[in-house]
Amino acid sequence: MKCVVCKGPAIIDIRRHNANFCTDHFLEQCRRQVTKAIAEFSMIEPDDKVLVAVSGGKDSLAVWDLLVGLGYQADGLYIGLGIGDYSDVSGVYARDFATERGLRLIEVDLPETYGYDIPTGSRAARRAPCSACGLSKRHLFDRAALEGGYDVLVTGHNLDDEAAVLFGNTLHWHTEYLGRQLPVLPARDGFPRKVKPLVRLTERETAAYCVVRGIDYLVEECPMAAGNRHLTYKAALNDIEAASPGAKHSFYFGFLDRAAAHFAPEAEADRADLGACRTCGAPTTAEVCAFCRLVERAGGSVPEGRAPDAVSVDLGPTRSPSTAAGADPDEPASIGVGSDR
Ligand code: Q46
Ligand code: ZN
Ligand code: ZN
Repeated sequence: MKCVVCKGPAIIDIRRHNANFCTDHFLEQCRRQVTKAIAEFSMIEPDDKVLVAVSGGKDSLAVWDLLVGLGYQADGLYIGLGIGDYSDVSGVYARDFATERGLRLIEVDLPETYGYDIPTGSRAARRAPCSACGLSKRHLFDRAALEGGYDVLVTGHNLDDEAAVLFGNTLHWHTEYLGRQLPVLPARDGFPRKVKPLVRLTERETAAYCVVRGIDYLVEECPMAAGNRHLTYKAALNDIEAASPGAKHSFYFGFLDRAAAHFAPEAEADRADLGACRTCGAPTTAEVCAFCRLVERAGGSVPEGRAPDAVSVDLGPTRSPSTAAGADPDEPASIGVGSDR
């Protein structure tokens, strides 16, 4: 197996590109794909202040590493979700990555600050764990980005994630979600711009990127992802991809090119009439936002005057154990995406 660029020994084959790459040219390929995604969808401007949601998994650490390597000023945000050992370990990976590279990691601990963790909170609120988790993360991502003065919030969603979410939303015709399943969501009042620079890379490639770059990441899946339909969709798409290399890419990018705009009006209508949450001030269509309702049902509380002090800012790994940050702020909350956000 020879590198398509230099004819040296290849370390990876990428069938959808019909190409093999050596170490150096594989890294170059990853950087090129991220650069292309950023340019194609106007994700990040050179001077933007960037916040990356990191979970300790391969995708979020890879995207953070790639953005820093491309010269962006990017800090990390880690949310401690209180999912037992999984959370403790994922926090260690996120902190170690930041410390070793001298990067800034902001941490928010859900149990410490809001008084509930995902397992007990989801039971008390009678929501599926990934639903309670996704809702909590979206809210905390938005707040941390806005309060920290960041221009853009980055998540580590890759092509496999986006194709699987699209597959699920299409299978069930969740048209209200289809209109906003985009690699960029522009900033609006109360929401930062949200972008997914890894949409042109698969999870096999982000894992290989981490290995080649010497990035230690948490391989273990979130224990609460078991039985998640998202994993079933990923497996189905992997079968299709094996028989037809490039199928995931054409499914997702074909949707962006030719179908997404058809669903935009519905997604827009869904977001109209936003007011401010009576408790926390976040944008919501109800009097009290879904996050504050979840906190209340879960037996926690939204700290008084939470604005700046709910987010603790650390310049290194000093805090107590926490958990994975994660899923896309704008995916349907019922769809979890495994350990790797
Ligand atoms: S949503 Fe669900 Fe993930 Fe939260 S409960 Fe775990 S699997 S971490 S990305
Ligand atoms: Zn090469
Ligand atoms: Zn609220």
